[in-house]
Amino acid sequence: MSHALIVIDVQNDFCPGGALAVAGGNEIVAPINAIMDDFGAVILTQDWHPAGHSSFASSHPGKSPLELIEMPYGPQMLWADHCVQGSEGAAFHPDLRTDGDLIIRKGFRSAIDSYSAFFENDHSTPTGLKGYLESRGIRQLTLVGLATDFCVHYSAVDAAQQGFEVTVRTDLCRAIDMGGSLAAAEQAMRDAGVTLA
Ligand code: VGL
Ligand code: ZN
Repeated sequence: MSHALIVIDVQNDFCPGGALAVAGGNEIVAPINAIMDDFGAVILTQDWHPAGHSSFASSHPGKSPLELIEMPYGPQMLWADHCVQGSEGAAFHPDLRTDGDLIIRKGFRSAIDSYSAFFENDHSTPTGLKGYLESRGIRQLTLVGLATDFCVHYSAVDAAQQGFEVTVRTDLCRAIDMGGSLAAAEQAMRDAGVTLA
């Protein structure tokens, strides 16, 4: 049975100098590259928003990044413009190995954000990743990447709820960590049955 490494959003905009920089985001690139060969499958995710995406504060007059708004699917945090399709910020970190098996893009619908690699933020629109993994007979997942408390967190919880055996290598993740979001994310992952290593 194959065990997949899922590398979440190691993109320029989430690394120092990027639009939504996560402190130390660049530090995880070399060690992630080094473990890729230990897995039967390597999957990379890419946050991939159209210009004017509804998760951008700039799309909501009078709103600022990190404010919450109410969307039809529930509360949504607003962000600075980031990972715009085809931009340098949306590109993978230049040193990241991208010779994996699959690149899955998310957040490409204007009206809905997607933190998770499995479901968009309505928790019901699938990205297709579950079917891909199932058709390859993959049940075990190790997650690494950015950011621990957002895209890694939601991906890990969804994966566990879909019945995958999930480990998050927290040493190969970095967090945004505002208002206790990292501690809350770690608790939510543990509660969902995710192993934090
Ligand atoms: C992410 C905020 C907005 C992430 C993506 O990759 O954690 N965070 N879009
Ligand atoms: Zn995003």
